[in-house]
Amino acid sequence: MEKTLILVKPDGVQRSLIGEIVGRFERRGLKLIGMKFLQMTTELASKHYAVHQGRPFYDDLVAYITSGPIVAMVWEGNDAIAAARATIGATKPVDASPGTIRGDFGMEIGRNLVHGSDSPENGELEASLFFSDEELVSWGRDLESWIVE
Ligand code: D4T
Repeated sequence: MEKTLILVKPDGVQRSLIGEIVGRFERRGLKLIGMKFLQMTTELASKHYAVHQGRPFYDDLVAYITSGPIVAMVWEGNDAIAAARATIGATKPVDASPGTIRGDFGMEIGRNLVHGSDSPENGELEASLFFSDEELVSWGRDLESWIVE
């Protein structure tokens, strides 16, 4: 089963969009298996954004993601990565379709509200940066057969 790490970034928290954003993944049919509210340290941010180190926007990206509290979540499902990224929308909010989180609430790439893992490998890796194995809950959802064949 695929896992994706979803972050409600500091702008999403400051703008009181936590419930709105969580609700979209929940209604889509992804299954929540871990959730916490925290402020990222520079050390955690440098691990999470390691692939972007050296790029011109890196310092601003780390300053933004560490600037206030975030909600970190792990959501599970078949094709969880693709489903979550479609729900989030394009990286640059002005290119994101209406109906996506970024397309409905975002204006700028440096305030794009949400993070979602971009591959199953990164989903596992990123989930392990934020959660221990014990913090991820395996549970049976009674509605499962109405969401997944
Ligand atoms: P994240 O990783 O936040 O879910 O975003 P994406 O998966 O949609 O986009 P990404 O990894 O390519 O970029 C990570 C993060 O960096 C910011 N960014 C990116 C930026 O500020 N300027 C840029 O030119 C790029 C490419 C936005 C998202």
